[in-house]
Amino acid sequence: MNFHEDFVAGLRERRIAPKWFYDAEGSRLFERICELPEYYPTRTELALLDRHADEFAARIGPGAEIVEFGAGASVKVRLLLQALEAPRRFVPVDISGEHLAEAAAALRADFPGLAVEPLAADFTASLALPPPVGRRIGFFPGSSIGNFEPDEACALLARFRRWLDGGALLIGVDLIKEPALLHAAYNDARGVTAAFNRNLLARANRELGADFDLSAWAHAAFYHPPLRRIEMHLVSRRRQAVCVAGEVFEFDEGDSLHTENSYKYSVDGFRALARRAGFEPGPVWTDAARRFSLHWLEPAGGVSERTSG
Ligand code: AVI
Repeated sequence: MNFHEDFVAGLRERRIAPKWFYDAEGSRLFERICELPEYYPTRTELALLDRHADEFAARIGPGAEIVEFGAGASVKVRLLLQALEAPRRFVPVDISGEHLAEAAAALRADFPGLAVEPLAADFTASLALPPPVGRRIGFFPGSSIGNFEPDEACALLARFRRWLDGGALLIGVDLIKEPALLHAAYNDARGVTAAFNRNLLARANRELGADFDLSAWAHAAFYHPPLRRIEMHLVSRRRQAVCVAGEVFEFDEGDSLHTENSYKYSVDGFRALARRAGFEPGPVWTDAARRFSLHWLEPAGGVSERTSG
């Protein structure tokens, strides 16, 4: 489904899929989020990748192929690639094609022996990966898995397992923690997360000729403990009508558009989810404050299941 159809359908249901955040501007704003002092996931995961790179390299082995789902600027994978012995190919997959091409050019310059074959695709829909050229290892950092409802996350992991053709998955997962820390991470003082959230409406103005007044929408993000998730919304500050691609949508003051969930897991809770998706959970790496985790998942049944599913 394209942005136009999905956004208009989402306005009717008051819920927009977070994958539409990532046009070129949204991807740039997300990179700025990753550098914010309040947004601990990126620096915590980078430190884990740096500290344990040799361990990951030993598990992955020589001549491997890395497939990164939702690659963005491909910053984190560099730490892996630097540690690997003679990696054969890197396939970054991302919905934002423009962004992907820039990142791929930089990687080719920095890793001359590595084939970099970007794939602009929405991996939540389907994915046509080229045949593997070495042991295929999936990389899904950033806790992007948290942006899916647990059942969807399980279905996505099961698809990754099939696409990896017997290879393992290294995945970053944000952990349940003190709600105040979570709240700060999604309500930064500089308003970058608010701009990222509102960019969804700015994108509709740019691409669909919509007439959203961005100042009439408040950014709202809060932790919902029973569901263990951050919810992000855009809340109408007043009664208003908005025209999108010729159709008029009315909003009362306080009406909200639900734009993102970001689920947080316990280590055991995530391992249980991975098992449901057909993986055998392996080692888990966390920082000393147990804010973030990296999980090594092997396909359950190992080699015998390589071509199944
Ligand atoms: C990409 N994803 C894991 C981020 C998150 O934390 O859920 C997106 C994000 N939304 C607001 N800040 C960051």
